[in-house]
Amino acid sequence: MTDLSVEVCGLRLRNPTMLASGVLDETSKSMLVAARAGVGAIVTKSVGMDPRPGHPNPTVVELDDGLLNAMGLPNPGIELFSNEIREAKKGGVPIVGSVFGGTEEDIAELAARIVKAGADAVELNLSCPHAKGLGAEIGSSPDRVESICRLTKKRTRAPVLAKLTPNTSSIADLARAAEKGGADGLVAINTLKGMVIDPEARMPILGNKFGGLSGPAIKPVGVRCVYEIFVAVDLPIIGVGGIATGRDAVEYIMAGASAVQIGTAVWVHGMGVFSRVCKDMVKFMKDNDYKSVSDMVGVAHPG
Ligand code: RRO
Repeated sequence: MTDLSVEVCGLRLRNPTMLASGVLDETSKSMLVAARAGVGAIVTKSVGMDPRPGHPNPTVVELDDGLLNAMGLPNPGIELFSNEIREAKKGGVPIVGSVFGGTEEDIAELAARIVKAGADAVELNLSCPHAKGLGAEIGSSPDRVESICRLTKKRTRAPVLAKLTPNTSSIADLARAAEKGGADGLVAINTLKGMVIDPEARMPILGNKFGGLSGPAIKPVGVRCVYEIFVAVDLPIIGVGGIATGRDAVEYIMAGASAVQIGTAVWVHGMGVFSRVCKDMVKFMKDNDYKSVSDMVGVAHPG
């Protein structure tokens, strides 16, 4: 029997696929659709202390092999969002609450509040590539990553995952800092900072000018980051970036991921992607004599 179930940072997942933060996870309704579609766990849209409208339009550009977005962390604030989490819990799959903030204090407080609302774990967004004073602007500093993880761990008993930025010279340094700060797991990667220009208009297309690149184009970067982190730390890793097929998921797992997140492929192909990825994975595992997902974790590393 091929077993797709995994345990990551104390969360029991029926399969290793998770809905990544930012795609169809702003409301309980869409999170319940994901649960019914067979996802192993759901990461919410990142939430902050106060309501935020996000960046001006256009906020997304569709490219040949990915998306460039600068949504700008739109969210209703933790108070209203807590109701969505309570409702989404009815889907019966683990909910990971994603939070962002500009200070250690805000981030730790948000983590405590999202867990109180019912989240089974917290994902710290230390990596949004286009928000002033938030995300990657603070998450590129190993010292800040360490102190944010340390304070958050003091404020909640739930597992804490740090989502790291690839827009740095050493993601391994950030991973080591998160481990030192007491993080229970790591998520790699967030989007790559980019820009698209409309030649006729002679200006960047996104309202924010800069945005984050996601989708198939970034998969080799994500796989490389997971591979480097696996060597650097002794923490579970969740891989994300360009996964749309079972083989993509297997690549991340062989690089060292214990589970994977899918975002852009949900935008492009719909919620059916989770069951397709799982079906592909079972076939791959049968064909290659793997009984469980954990048998494949990190096998691309030398003996
Ligand atoms: O909302 C966004 O613009 C956004 C976020 Br929070 C993030 O973490 N990564 C991204 O590409 N966009």
